[in-house]
Amino acid sequence: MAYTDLRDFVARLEREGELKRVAAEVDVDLEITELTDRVTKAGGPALLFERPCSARDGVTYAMPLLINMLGTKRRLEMALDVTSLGEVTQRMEELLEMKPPEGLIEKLKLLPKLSEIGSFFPKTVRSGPVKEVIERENFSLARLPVMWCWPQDGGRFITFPMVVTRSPRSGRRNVGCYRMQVYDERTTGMHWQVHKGGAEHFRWLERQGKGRRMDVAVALGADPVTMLAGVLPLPEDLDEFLFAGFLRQQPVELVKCETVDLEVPAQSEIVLEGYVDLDDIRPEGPFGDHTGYYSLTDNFPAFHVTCITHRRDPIYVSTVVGRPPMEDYWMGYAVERLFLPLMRKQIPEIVDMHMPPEGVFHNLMFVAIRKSYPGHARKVMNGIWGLPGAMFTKCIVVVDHDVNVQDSGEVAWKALNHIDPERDIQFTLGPVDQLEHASRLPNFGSKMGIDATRKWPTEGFARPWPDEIVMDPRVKRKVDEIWASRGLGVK
Ligand SMILES: Cc1cc2nc3c(=O)[nH]c(=O)nc-3n(C[C@H](O)[C@H](O)[C@H](O)COP(=O)(O)O)c2cc1C
Ligand SMILES: [Mn+2]
Repeated sequence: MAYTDLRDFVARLEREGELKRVAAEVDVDLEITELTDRVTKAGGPALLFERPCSARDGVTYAMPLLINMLGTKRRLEMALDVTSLGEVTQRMEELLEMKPPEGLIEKLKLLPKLSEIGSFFPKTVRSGPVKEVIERENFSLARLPVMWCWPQDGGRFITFPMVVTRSPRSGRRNVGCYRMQVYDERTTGMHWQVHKGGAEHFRWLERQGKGRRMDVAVALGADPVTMLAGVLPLPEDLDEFLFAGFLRQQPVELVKCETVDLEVPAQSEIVLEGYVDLDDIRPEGPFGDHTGYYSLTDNFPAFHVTCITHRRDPIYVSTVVGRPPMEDYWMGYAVERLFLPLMRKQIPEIVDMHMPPEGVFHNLMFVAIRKSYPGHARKVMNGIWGLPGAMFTKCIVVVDHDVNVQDSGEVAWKALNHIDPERDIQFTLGPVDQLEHASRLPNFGSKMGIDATRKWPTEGFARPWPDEIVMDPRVKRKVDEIWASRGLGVK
């Protein structure tokens, strides 16, 4: 059974010893970051701060703050309700494998599958817990325990929202996780980067010239799968709430907003309704980002809040990014496992793929391929740079199928042995992540591919390629037998 809401997941975390309540007052300004950073890096539990406070503002907040809920592989698996993430990859593969049926029998066989998918569409319901309190007049963002994450940040930031918009062009919904800097009690920044769904909707507002404002709804806190869906780089116009329904095998229930023409999860903890305005673009940042560096001040639209609805006793959910690994590494890992089948659909020779934490998603990707023709590794790099979800990848290392890309040490060892740098490195130019601080221009720069596969004679390599050193299996078996009895002081 899928989790109904955030507190359902919190209850499970607590039952399984994966959640620690912090009853003491802890400051939302920097202190929660320092505490969480240490806990996350030590592989510790989710944290529920019951009395977040701010010494600077002289307040203790009425609502608790939840953080690090996805901060380990185990909790990520619990969130997705699987025993291993391989199950999620497999479910994704099955979805993609559905072919159009040929004969009548085939059509009949497909029926249960189709009705299954139909049943995952979001369901609009009349009301839900998020409507327990509706504040149209007397509302303020100052009541939320929003964190000041790092010393040089430009202010407090809402870090784990689901930002809902509707395309002015197609009418389709998008949900994205974009941080929001709190400017005052009723205004925030809206940090959707130039390549993201929300930014594309905003551009269409301008192109159409029909109005200056676009409705936006921000849901804070829902069942963990729906929250994760906001992080997924789904193809444009594919509704993240529909995808969440597929992943949790149960539709997401939505309710209509009070003041804007959008729907939000009925089970959310808190919802901010409002709009962005083509005529109100403001400086946003700096912000200590997931690269481990500050992203500098830049211009983004301001979000004006027109109404807040929430549960009677809401939980405010947050996350903090910074030098990896942080909680968002595990979110990225979920993306990796879900997108592998999608990548394989387009580049079937890919055996496995991994983005190690130090590469902060877009800086480094290891790809293992089954090499079949000369120059194959370069074809794969170019294919990856053309994929919407992977186009920013700064460095792609392509290895042969027998390299375990989940093991960074193995990749470094084999790749560095196998390359002749001048011959095997390829540069290209293209769009880069907006967080990229070293590129020659914002959003535009170079990328590098390393062909670390074995080189073939048909690629002009005439020298013999040596074998990897492997012990004779008979000797290994013999040593296995005598190992325990010899007491060599190692396990
Ligand atoms: C914790 C966290 C914070 C994020 N903050 C931002 C952000 O401020 N701006 C942004 O454009 N993307 C941010 N992202 C990445 C987007 O959520 C991600 O690219 C997502 O696919 C966007 O959805 P979209 O493709 O529907 O726009 C963040 C991701 C995580 C996990
Ligand atoms: Mn999207």
